[in-house]
Amino acid sequence: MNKPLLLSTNNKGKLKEYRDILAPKGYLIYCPSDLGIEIEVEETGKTFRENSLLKAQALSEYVNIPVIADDSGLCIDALDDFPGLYSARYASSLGGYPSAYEDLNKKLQGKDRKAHFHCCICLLEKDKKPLYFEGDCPGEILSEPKGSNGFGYDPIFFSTELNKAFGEASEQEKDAVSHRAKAIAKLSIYLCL
Ligand code: ITT
Repeated sequence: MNKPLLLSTNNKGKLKEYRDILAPKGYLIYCPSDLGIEIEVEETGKTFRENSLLKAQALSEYVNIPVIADDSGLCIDALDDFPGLYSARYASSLGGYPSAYEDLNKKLQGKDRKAHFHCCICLLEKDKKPLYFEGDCPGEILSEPKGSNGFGYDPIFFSTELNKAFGEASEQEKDAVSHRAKAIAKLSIYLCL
């Protein structure tokens, strides 16, 4: 039987990855717009966990089914994990991802390019404490975008596990190693218990 989960996101790239990974395991992933709900969460948390909880709480007021929320970002070692929590806001403050790619490349001139993506999923079920599932994937920041697959920073993220940019990786390749896939793997173990 298909088990419903409501994903508190407005990001279509994330939604697709949750559906691709969890549908074969028997989960039906809904998003707020499927239910005609509009949510705009102010991400005032100081950590990925705090923000994922804020997003999950915003939606759990509406429904009885389990809610999940994802807070994630690109963390660059030489920039003290910037843009990190601010990954989405930084790109939109510059007018979009192409400008963010250029700006990051400038900031990284002469510096080490080691980075990782981080994903924290918050699971909120009625009358239960929130639970968190996290995942990381290692890589390096490319000086130019490569490929156009995925979303967000994928074209400038060279995955050391895949030996190619996420922008050049197929959906299946990214889902085999990504921060989100690793967090979802932990979540799905919990959901099967
Ligand atoms: P929701 O809050 O509605 O889920 P969002 O995009 O604002 O959508 P976040 O606040 O968690 O979500 O910011 C995540 C940002 O980090 C995302 O918009 C990208 O810029 C970046 N990011 C996270 N995971 C990524 C991935 O798999 N590939 C590329 N960029 C990613």
